[in-house]
Amino acid sequence: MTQLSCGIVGLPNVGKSTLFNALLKKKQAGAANFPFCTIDPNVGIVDVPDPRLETLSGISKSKKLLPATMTFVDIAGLVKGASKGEGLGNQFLANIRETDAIVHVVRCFEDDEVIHVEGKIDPISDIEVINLELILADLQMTENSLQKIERQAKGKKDLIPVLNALKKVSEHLNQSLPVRALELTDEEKEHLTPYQFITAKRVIYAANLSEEEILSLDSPHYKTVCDYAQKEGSQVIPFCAKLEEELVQLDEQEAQEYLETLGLKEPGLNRLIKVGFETLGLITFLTTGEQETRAWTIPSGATAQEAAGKIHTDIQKGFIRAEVVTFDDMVTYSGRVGAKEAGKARSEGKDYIVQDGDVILFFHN
Ligand SMILES: Nc1nc2c(ncn2[C@@H]2O[C@H](COP(=O)(O)OP(=O)(O)OP(=O)(O)O)[C@@H](O)[C@H]2O)c(=O)[nH]1
Ligand SMILES: [Mg+2]
Repeated sequence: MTQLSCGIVGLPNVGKSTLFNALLKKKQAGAANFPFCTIDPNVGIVDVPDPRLETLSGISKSKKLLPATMTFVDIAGLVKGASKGEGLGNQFLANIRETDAIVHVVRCFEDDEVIHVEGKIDPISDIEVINLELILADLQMTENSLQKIERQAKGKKDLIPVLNALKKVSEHLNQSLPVRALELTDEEKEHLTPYQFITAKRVIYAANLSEEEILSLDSPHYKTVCDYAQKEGSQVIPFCAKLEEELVQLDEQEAQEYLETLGLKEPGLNRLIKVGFETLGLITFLTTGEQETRAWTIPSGATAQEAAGKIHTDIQKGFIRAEVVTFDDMVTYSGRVGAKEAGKARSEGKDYIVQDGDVILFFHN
């Protein structure tokens, strides 16, 4: 996985495109007060906010600053019966099959001016409508694949385990359960890798709260979403699409001051991106020099040699050692040279497990 991607789902008119635009810091997607405003999917690449980069590039006097990035895909709203063609149907879900995680936007704000397709604010019922449609979309795909494999398996015995794994998934989906709740053996998982089940992906619920509720967080709607997510082992990010939309129109300092007057620490978007990282078990390591300071995304638990491969396969193949300084030591000792003099530069071999915030210099031949 080189770049993290998230698909945004939810009922129509709940604030998906507003969130998407705020993430991109520009009005790329049409967002308006009517259901099915979005028809074609919007794809955008977002920098992962990481203040450590600024600090490091200041120390190294880097010419360039390259943050890690994340892709977001904003699609049309789903409605009850989408799998049977209601609303815009569910064909557009194909656009999020390739993503790593799902951001599920749930409307919690009350506003009579903004149309709700079900006519009332009921986040749990909304979540269940969407989750069921995602399950049904996976079921359609599974049954189509089953038919195909069933035909092919007649001549090819080695397809039988694939067939059995698909049957197991299909039975599970038929009970209205998501694939992520199904226990699969490693072997079954392997047979199922070509199938991109939407309900196998991790979900982050983005609760769209009103401007007042985002400050107090005492909205009963928000609490019910938190309880629901907790039972599932999913995370909830409270945010206010309206506020995020306003924030991105300000420059950085103005935005910070505005947040402070409201009593908020950081934009909800930053939390969303951070939790996206955590949910997918990703960490960041850093490289810095006069040319550039750069953030690299790797799975937590990756070794120094694997991390080197992110930069270039040559560095991975010819790996000799990694010189590692923690971010904090880089700051305390004003850079690699100072850290080294203070004995804070560790020389690590290829099996070293990279930690978040490691500032690494690779040696290779
Ligand atoms: N009051 C209030 N209105 C909001 C908020 N978030 C979004 N809206 C409004 O809700 C309407 C729908 O927002 P969109 O972002 O277009 O919703 P969507 O989920 O992308 O809708 P579809 O593309 O139709 O599925 C717009 O008029 C927004 O201004 C919010 O936090 N508070
Ligand atoms: Mg939209």
